[in-house]
Amino acid sequence: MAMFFPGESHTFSEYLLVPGYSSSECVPANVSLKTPLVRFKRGEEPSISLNIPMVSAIMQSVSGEQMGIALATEGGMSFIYGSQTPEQEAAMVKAVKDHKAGFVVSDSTLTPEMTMREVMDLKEKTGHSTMPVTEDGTPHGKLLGIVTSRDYRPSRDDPSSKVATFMTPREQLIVGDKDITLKKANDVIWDKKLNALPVVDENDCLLGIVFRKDYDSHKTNPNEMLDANKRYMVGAGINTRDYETRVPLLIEAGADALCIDSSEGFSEWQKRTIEWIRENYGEDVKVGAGNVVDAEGFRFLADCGADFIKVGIGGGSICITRETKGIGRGQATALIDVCRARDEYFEETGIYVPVCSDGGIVYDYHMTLALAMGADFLMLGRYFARFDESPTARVNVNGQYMKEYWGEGSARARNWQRYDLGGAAKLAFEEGVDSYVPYAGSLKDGVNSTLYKIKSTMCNCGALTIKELQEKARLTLVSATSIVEGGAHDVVVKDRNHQMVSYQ
Ligand code: RVP
Repeated sequence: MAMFFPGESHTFSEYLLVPGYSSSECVPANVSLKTPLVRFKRGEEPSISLNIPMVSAIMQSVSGEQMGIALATEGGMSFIYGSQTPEQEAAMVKAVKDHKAGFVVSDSTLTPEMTMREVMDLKEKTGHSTMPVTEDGTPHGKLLGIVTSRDYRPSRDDPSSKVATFMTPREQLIVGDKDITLKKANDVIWDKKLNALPVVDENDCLLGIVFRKDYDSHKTNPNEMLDANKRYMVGAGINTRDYETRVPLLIEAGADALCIDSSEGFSEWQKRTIEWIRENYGEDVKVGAGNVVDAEGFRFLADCGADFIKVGIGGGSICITRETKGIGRGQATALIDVCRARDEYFEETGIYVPVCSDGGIVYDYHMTLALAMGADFLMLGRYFARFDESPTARVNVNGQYMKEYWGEGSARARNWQRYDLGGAAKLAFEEGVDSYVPYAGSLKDGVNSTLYKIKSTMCNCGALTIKELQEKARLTLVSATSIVEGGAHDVVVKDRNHQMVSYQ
C-alpha cells in the first residue's frame, strides 16, 4: 500500500508569525542577515556565507550577467542559468567575475546605422538614456560615440535619422584607459563635469562606462559579496547530463558555487554528478542539489555530499509541474519537514547542510516566514525577474510596464536544447509557462525595501539574526476567513495600489 503523509500540505499564505517579546535592542539597524551558503562542521565557519539570504533563480529570464553583478553588490548571489551552452554560461560567469565595481557593461549598445526611432524604442525597453555606439553594436566593440537623451528631440527631429548623425562622436569624448581606477574615473567625471565616462582598452574597444551616480552607490554597498581577490561572487546552474564538459569550464571561469538544477532531485543522477565533482575536485568545488520536498530526499542528498539542498516542487509562479505531473508538496509543509531533517542531521553528524527554499514566494512577508520555518536562504525567480537587471525586455502592455518571465520547463526555455540536438528532440510536455510580471525598477531599491521589511518583522519576533528567528519564531496556521480579515476589508479602498497587494 502506498505511503500517505499525515496532515495536509500547506503554503506560505496559510501561516502568520505571532510576535514575541522584543527588547529595545531590537531595531532593524541591529539586524544581521548573514547566512551560510554551504555545509560546515559544528564549531567551524562555512567557507561561503551570503550577506543577505537571497539567491536568484537558475533561469534564462532571471540570472544573466547584469543580475549577477547587481545581486552580488547587494550581498546575495546569482546562479547563472544552465539552459545555454557550457561556453555561453562560462562567458557569463566570467563577465561577472571580471566586472569592476562601478564599471557598467551596457546592454543597450547602438550601431551608427541604427535610427532615432530604434534608439527611442530601446530607451523605452531598457529605461537607459545613455547608450554607447560601437562599430558592431556589441558592448565591447570599438567605440564610435555616445548617445544621450540630450542628443535628439523626438518631437522635432526626423525619427529615421541615423545614430551617426546625432551621436557625440569618439573624437569629442573624454575616455578613461583600461587601467583607470574607479576613484580616478570619478575625479575625471567631476573635474570635466561629465555624466558618464567610457573606459576603453588599447584598441579603443569599450570595456565599460562609469556613471556619476554609480560611484556614490558603490560607496554605500557594505554588503557586497566579494571573493578573496575582491571580485564579485557568482554561482552557476549545472545539469546531470553534461557535467563533465560544463563543470570544468564554469570552474575555469571562476564560478564560486554550482547548483544542480532539477525540478526533482531525489535521484541517482544527482548522486553521480556530485560523486564526479568530488572525484575530480574534492571539497573545493561547492555544489548544491535538489529539489526535494521531504526528509528522505534531504538525507539522501546530504549523504551524497551536497553543499546545500533546495526545497520545492511545483510552487514556482510559472511552474505547472503539479498540474501536468501531479507531483509536489505545499511549499511551507515541505520546507518545515526538510528543515527538521537538516537539524536532526546536524545533531547526528555534526554537519550543517544549509537549506534553500526555492519558489512560491509572492509577498515580502513570505520571505520572513520561510526563514522563520528554517530556510537558510531563498531562491527567487519572479521577484528578481521584475527588476531592470533581469535579462529580459521591458514591454508596455496596455499602458503598464511589464518584464517577460518564463519557466525553464516552458517550450521557450527548452528551445536551446532542441536546437542543440538539431531539432530532433521534441518536448514531451511543458512544465512551465511564459508570462509577464509588473516592472519594478532597480534591484537595489526593491531589495532594500524588502530587506527592511524582513528586518522589521524579525524585530517583532525579538530576533537579531536569522538563527535567532528560527529559534524564537512562533508560527500559526490561519483559516480562510482570517486571511480575509488580514486584508483591507469592509471598507471602500481609495488607493487602488492597496487593493492589489501582490507583487509587493
Ligand atoms: P518563483 O520565485 O515563484 O517565480 O519560482 C522560481 C522557481 O520556479 C525556480 O527557482 C525553479 O525552482 C522553479 N521553476 C523554474 N522554471 C520552472 C518551470 O518551468 N516549471 N519552475
